[in-house]
Amino acid sequence: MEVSWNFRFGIVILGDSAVGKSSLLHRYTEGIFDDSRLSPLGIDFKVHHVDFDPGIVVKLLLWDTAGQERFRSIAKSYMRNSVGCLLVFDLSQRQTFERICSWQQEVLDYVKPNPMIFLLVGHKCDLDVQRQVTTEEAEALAKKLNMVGYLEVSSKDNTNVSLAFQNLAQGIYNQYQKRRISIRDGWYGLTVGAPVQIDPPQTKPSGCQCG
Ligand SMILES: Nc1nc2c(ncn2[C@@H]2O[C@H](COP(=O)(O)OP(=O)(O)OP(=O)(O)O)[C@@H](O)[C@H]2O)c(=O)[nH]1
Ligand SMILES: [Mg+2]
Repeated sequence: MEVSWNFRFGIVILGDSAVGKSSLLHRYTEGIFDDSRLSPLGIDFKVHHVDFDPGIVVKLLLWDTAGQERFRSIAKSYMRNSVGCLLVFDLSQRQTFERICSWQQEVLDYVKPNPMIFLLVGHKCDLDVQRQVTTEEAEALAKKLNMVGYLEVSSKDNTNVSLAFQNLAQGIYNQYQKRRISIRDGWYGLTVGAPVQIDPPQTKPSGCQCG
């Protein structure tokens, strides 16, 4: 059955290979953690609905990308259709954290002049004894890079998985309400409830603060 929705946001999941992007999407949309059911190509598309603010339903179009370089052109086509990005690193692999800044820069360069709203995800927090990145430094990076926040997540034991998607959707919605992002084709639909009256946007969020 088609669910009625007020807003539609495209979200792309990015980060190095094996940080757990597909597992995260699978856990969120299917409710399970199962290695054997991951797409062999490592690329996937899912739809999920979230509610926030009484009466507002957001339809999330979720694109899972593969971290390997040979899939980068496909990932780019997903970026173009998205307004939000979960930027994922593996808390037990420091080099995946160190590449976050260049991932963000690559996305911003690719989508400009359109904006992109980012949430930083420190994944595999169940592997706490193997942790190579502190919460404080990841929070500081998210702040420095103008992201909507940082969350530590585990798809394996289902920690903060829904919250990550929810916070990103809320962050996009907040930017929209502050008129920092605009409506693009198909982002906005009203099939239920009272119309949400929002005037055209006037400003854009700032870009990457790397370096
Ligand atoms: N301990 C732990 N392992 C995880 C978690 N999420 C994923 N993994 C494991 O990490 C490995 C890589 O997971 P994927 O979801 O395939 O990673 P990916 O980022 O989609 O990788 P690419 O598609 O190659 O870019 C798998 O062996 C997963 O079982 C988690 O929350 N905790
Ligand atoms: Mg994958």
